[in-house]
Amino acid sequence: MPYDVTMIVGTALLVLANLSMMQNPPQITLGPDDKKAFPDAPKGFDQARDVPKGEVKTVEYESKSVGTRRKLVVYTPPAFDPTKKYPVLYLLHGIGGTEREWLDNGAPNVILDNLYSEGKLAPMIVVMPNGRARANDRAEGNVFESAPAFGEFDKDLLGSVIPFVEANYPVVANRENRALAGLSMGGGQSLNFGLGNIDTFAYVGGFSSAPNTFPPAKLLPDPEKAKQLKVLFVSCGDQDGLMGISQRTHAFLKEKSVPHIWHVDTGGHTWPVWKNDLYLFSQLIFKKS
Ligand code: FER
Repeated sequence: MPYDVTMIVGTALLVLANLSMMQNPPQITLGPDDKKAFPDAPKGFDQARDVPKGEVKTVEYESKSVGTRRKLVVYTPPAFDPTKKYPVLYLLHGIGGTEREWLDNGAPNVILDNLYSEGKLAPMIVVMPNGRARANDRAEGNVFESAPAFGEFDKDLLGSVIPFVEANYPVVANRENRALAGLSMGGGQSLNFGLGNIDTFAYVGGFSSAPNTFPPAKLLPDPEKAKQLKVLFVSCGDQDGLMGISQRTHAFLKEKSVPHIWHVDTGGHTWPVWKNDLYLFSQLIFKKS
């Protein structure tokens, strides 16, 4: 028999359970803190305009921890000048995606091009790596089965991705010039790896963070240390079945008096929310003041 029926049925049930949790949330109870920290992005913020454009390229690096050559997508800003030095935003995808997910769905280059044209951003390089740290890092089959590989990505990010970027791009290699943010599984990764490596990242953003997000005591055993962060941004859509994870994170940060932004978007576990989060988060980072 080529297929194991039990496995197929089990996998199908797991996928359905996960999808239904995200699309038909259980009960979401919004508390008094659960509101927007900023107004929504203006209409058209993600539509290409006649403005100077940054450049998007896919490049490959050697991953020591995975043992393969892996891809990442790099966006350099409009008027990129290789004789200058830039900060870097590492931007992570969700469980169904790869290094291309933001680019294919989230228009990060368009959103940032537009913000640059309005003088609202500090010039930065955006690096979109593949957070599924295993030899087959394509989003194939039952993507939920690849969740453990997302937990291994810190070794690749810290041990290979960042060194590769710092060796090949004109960047400032210190914590004040590194940001880590992502959506869903990538949001969980950003909180876990960002808060676990405050000496490496001064800016951390978790958008609609998934169940891979560590529980608070593990996420941040030393809340005092987190006061060194320049921006800690936690957001989620008000109709997202994963809301409880972000609410739990916010409640802990508040209890421990860790400065952070708690932003509740309008929407579910969807791209309009994550585009809005990128619009907001990108304007908060690498500002000199
Ligand atoms: C889960 C529900 C959602 C889960 C992961 C996700 C690992 C991730 C969703 C995404 O990245 O969009 O139970 O478990």
